[in-house]
Amino acid sequence: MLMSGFTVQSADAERFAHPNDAVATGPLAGTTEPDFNGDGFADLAAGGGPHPTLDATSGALHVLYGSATGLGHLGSQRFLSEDFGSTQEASFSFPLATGHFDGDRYTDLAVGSHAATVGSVREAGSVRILYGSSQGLTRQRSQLWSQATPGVAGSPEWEDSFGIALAVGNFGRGA
Ligand SMILES: [Ca+2]
Ligand SMILES: [Ca+2]
Repeated sequence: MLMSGFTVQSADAERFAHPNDAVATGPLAGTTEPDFNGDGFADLAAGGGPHPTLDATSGALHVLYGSATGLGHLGSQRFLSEDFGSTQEASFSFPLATGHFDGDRYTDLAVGSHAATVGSVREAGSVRILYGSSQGLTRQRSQLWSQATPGVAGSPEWEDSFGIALAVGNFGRGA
């Protein structure tokens, strides 16, 4: 099953263009459309896989890159939770949200796994962050967030489903 990768992106994100977006020189200059490889063409992230499920390795993330002729398979990617050495991110890629988490010109992607096992707690949920680069989304620097992450309130509990809803905004920058 394929679904849009951007159904949970906050509408507010459209109003918070990052200053570095202006670095882009292609058709997206000055916009907040997802551009994982910074080439100026919008890109698409699509989640797929069984849902709902308790399969610890279910879910796949497909990424297609835009070009002057539209979306194409050139440079397309597929990510599985196993690619990150994880066997606990069940429902990998449900849901997805884009943002500019590190302030560079490359859009980043939050990959939810709402049914993820955290430690020994099933369906506690986690969110993996993939950072954009000139080569597109990359496994390098990826981060895994859950209620077991220091600084995140609470603790993982059965069916907490941390990350089942994602919204990106410029929450800490003030006006
Ligand atoms: Ca692009
Ligand atoms: Ca980025």
